[in-house]
Amino acid sequence: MKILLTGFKPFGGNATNVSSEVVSTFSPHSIEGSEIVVAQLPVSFIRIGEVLSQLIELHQPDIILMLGQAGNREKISIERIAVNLMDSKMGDNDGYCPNEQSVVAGGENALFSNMPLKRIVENLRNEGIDAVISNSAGLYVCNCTLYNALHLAHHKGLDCKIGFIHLPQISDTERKSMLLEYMHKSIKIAIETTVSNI
Ligand code: PCA
Repeated sequence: MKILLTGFKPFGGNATNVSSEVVSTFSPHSIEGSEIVVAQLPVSFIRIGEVLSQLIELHQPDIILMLGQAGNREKISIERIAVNLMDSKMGDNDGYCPNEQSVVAGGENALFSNMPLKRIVENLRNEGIDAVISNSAGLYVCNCTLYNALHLAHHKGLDCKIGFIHLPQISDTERKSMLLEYMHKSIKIAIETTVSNI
């Protein structure tokens, strides 16, 4: 079993992105005999589809778990839905500000993650981690990335579990390593839960 685990480059004037920091704690790593390959994604509405397509061709993953940073959230959020819409006043790292554009012209309005979301939340809570299922990944690059990944998988006929987890930004520098460890544990549980439900 192969797992593609991704994080993003920093964006919006931040020096770091917690998603990439958590991903780097998994490299090199394996869980329950599964191989984890890691990648850092560009914060780019336009380039993300091609980058994901190449990663999928290269690694042929059984699971794609993408992580992103959400500055306005306090809890680890497991995303359920990606919508076919991009809209943002804040530009991406290419300076692009979409104004109600489609992610994929003519694509479905919304696509759903096929990860075992409820079981992941249950297993996280059993370990004392207060995670939630989120019904909106926003309209910025993370939503666009989940939409692209789900669309590509449907298009390429892949039998692949695809999910997205938004992580709270770490502003508490003193407790940073502890918080990173907490997030590592959370992502490990999400992966293990998905592997054991395939
Ligand atoms: N978070 C942004 C894009 C990159 C990231 O880490 C988002 O929530 O859309």
